Amino acid sequence: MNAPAFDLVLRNARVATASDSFDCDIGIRGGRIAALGDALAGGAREIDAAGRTVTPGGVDAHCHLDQPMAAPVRMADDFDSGTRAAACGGTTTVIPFAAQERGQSLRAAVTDYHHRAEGRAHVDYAFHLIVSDPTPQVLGEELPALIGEGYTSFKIYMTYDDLKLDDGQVLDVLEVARRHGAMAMVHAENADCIEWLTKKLEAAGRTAPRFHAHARPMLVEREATHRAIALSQLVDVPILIVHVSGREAVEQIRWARAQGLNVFAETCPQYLFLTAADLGIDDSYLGARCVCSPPPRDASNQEVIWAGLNDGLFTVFSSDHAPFRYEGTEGKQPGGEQVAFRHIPNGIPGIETRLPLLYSEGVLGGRMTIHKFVELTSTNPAKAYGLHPRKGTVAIGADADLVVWDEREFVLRNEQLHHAVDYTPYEGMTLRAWPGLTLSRGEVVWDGATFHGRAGRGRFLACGEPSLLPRRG
Ligand code: DUC
Ligand code: ZN
Ligand code: ZN
Repeated sequence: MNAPAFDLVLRNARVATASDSFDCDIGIRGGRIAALGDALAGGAREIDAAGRTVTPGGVDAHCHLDQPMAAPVRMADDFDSGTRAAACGGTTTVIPFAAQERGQSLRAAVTDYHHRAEGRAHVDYAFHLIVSDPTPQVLGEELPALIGEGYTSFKIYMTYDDLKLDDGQVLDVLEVARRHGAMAMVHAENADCIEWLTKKLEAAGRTAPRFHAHARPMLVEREATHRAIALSQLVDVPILIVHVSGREAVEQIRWARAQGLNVFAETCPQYLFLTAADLGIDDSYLGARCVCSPPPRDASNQEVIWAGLNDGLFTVFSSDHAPFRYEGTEGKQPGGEQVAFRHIPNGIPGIETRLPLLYSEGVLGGRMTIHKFVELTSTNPAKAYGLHPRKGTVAIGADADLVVWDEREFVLRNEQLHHAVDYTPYEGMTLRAWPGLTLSRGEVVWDGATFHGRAGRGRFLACGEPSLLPRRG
């Protein structure tokens, strides 16, 4: 008897890409898509998608996993639990951050981060860099060398005492991005304004979690966004503004686009589905669970973000998963204490819920086409960070990273999730869809009920030049 033509055939798929929908069988061989067609020959294994929607696996281009923190704080998710949660939520590629500590070489940060990932990841991963100490050695040697080795994107911060760069330093690193064709991601909030407001709030005894949002109004994001745009214009290099929260930053980005500048933007689920009220309407400490930066805004700003997702203002929709437990001593209550808002670790979990939230409320809620959904959650992040077309699409030769969607209503509970965090900000929300199957390089890692990953099966991906950028002459 002849050997089967394929390792796996996914039959009767209703495939949706960033541009098209089509019905076909998907033949998978050696972890890649080998054929798309009607009535394909047999596979060693066959799965019937039964006409359900099939999208490319998600690419979560902004998540934090096992990133070193100052004791006693520690991230809840490492590469094991974080990529397990990703797979169960339909994400098959993650790009977390190898973060340089001040005084540390960038190379050492990357080496350390590989150790943290090795043998643990269930899905494929690449690294962004975080540059917090742009010494001459970093600017002249380490960063260019690392970009050449496949770390083609880095994040810079305009806030957080241990990470922030001044404007001169931002210009220096943007110049390296320009020279070597890297993508610079910018966390845009004005650090001095935040510190000034925080001190005023503290002097008035306003230290409950909800005051985190008062210390970081949209103005501080607007100012830093404008400044980042101006700095990138001076250097003549594209930038990507991450986790844009609302109208004021959006207006700055629209202005930049109108000038013809290559300013890209990312937003996240928390700016569609949470508001500042989730940080508390009274002084309850429970609001610490939703403390993230920039903070969620209000319902009218959620509408601005929806509009920006649909009209092309946003290129990428990421989770900014930054996982800290609420209970215990390592997370939102450092050392077991209910601390003033300035000491609450910033970040919320979202790596598993990113796609189901947007599919439910966006696609099935009639707010977004399925093609826009795929573009924002998979295709564009793969392009922005040099992983396309291996990742981010359904095409012959692409990795067989696929999600089959189950459309059914259910109430989301944290106990259904696979991260190591003890809460979800979206507890009790009614969702209308969840991945019924996730394939990573042709292997079933999630079947809608059971996780089938294997720590260490996820591979490191060296990134190419971001293909969203204009080609350099
Ligand atoms: N803000 C960040 O900039 N990173 C992690 C989480 C957060 O809230
Ligand atoms: Zn950030
Ligand atoms: Zn982040």
